[in-house]
Amino acid sequence: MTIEKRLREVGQGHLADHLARLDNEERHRLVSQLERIDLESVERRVAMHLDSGVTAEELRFEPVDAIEVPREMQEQQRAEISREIGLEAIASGRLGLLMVAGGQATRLGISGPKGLVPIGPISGKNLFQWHAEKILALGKRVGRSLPWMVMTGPANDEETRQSFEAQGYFGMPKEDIFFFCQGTVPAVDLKGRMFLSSRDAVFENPDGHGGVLEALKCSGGFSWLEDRGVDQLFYFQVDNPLIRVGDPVFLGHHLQARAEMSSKVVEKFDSDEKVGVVGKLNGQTAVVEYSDLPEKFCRQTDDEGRLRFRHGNMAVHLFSCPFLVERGARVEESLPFHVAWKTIPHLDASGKMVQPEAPNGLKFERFVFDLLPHASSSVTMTVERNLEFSPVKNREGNDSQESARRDLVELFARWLESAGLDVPRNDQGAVRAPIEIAAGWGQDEQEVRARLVGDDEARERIRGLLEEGKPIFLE
Ligand code: UD2
Repeated sequence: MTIEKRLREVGQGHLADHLARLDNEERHRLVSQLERIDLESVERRVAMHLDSGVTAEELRFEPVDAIEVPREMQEQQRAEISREIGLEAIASGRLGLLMVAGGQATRLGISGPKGLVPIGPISGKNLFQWHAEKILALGKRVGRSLPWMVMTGPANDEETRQSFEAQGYFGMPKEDIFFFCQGTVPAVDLKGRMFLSSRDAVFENPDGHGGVLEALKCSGGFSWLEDRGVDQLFYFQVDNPLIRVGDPVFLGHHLQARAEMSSKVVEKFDSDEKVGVVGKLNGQTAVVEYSDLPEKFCRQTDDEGRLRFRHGNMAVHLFSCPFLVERGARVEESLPFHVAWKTIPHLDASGKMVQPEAPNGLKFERFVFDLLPHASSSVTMTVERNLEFSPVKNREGNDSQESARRDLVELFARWLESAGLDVPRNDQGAVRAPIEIAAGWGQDEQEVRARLVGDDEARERIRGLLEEGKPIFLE
């Protein structure tokens, strides 16, 4: 069947007409792209979207039963046991790390990979290096190099790989890093027709972080993990510099529960915070995205006056690999597409570029957390926001580079204070001079305290700098 005929059969006749206007080379480029796209599934997606009659009011949503931040002795003991179990699993090579960095950082207003954003409060190290150093430090603690998977997107794949290479893979064995690129999906207008982004290309956007499942399968990622004997995968986003990469306590809880997929949550600071909420949706653990959570659930409070739906999704998960492989064989039924109304510049029928002022089309994305309801067992673990969560999303204000650096300095100050040092603060309570502690010097409060308690000279040197109001950089 000719491509023109196929296009007409699946409601894309405008593209068949357009092909007639192209020269040979242009035609070749557009046809190659169209052959890569599953045209029938575009049609299916649109039909599904137009048919979906479920309203938010019909959701049966209940709070999730989460492990809380340990306060009582017994809870602390439980966390310690989990830490031991987690560390042992990491030391025996069972854990791999997966960072998603394929997004387009539109809100941040940058064009390259988000991982190149400078984040070290003093060093200016970028997010890639920041995460790499944590992985190296954890590897050092358990005495082995840890496998790291990096998901890129078509727009930043090359630059991401180049930046890792230029930085010498941060001192990691190159063969322990696996890059793979997520896929794309065409956007459509309200009649389900694809847009032309130029004479010889239709417009496609990255398929969301849920694209990770398909991309792992197609890139050989699952075999790469299997060859290394990895059976658990720690998933995180490139945008959160406070992340505890590979947290052994979380892993310990997940392993003890024989969970297939687990999630870390923070208490939402108010009902409007833009994070998804982990809860029980029609009886299954699930994330409801902030934009989909009905007002009536958002604001509900419990007897103690806390938000009833407070379990904010940090986008940190643990997966058992067999679960991922099994779901990977059934991507279509595992991960639905979410639809967003967007403004999509395109060529009109006369070949003129149109820059619409209002949303004119539908973009489709998959979300990785939609795998949660498929997991037979799942752990939800609450952590303290100021210890583990400060994502870089916006150019300024909340969730910006500036707020993330400030939160890092606060975290490092807290570690020094736990070792008995006084950190000078201004009238508003903010730390006066910047502090940065490289993961290789100390990965967490316990390590930093142990180091300082055992080293009087370092302690005194730091005390002196703090008293003089000078920056502290421990590397
Ligand atoms: C995400 C979650 C939200 C909350 C928040 C926590 C979604 C839809 N929402 O919100 O519930 O947990 O994070 O920080 O996930 N990415 C890709 N490929 C893509 C799109 C995104 O790799 O096609 C990566 C991106 O590089 C980034 C991460 O996923 O690391 C999050 O993407 P986002 O910033 O668009 O998600 P956000 O803030 O809407």
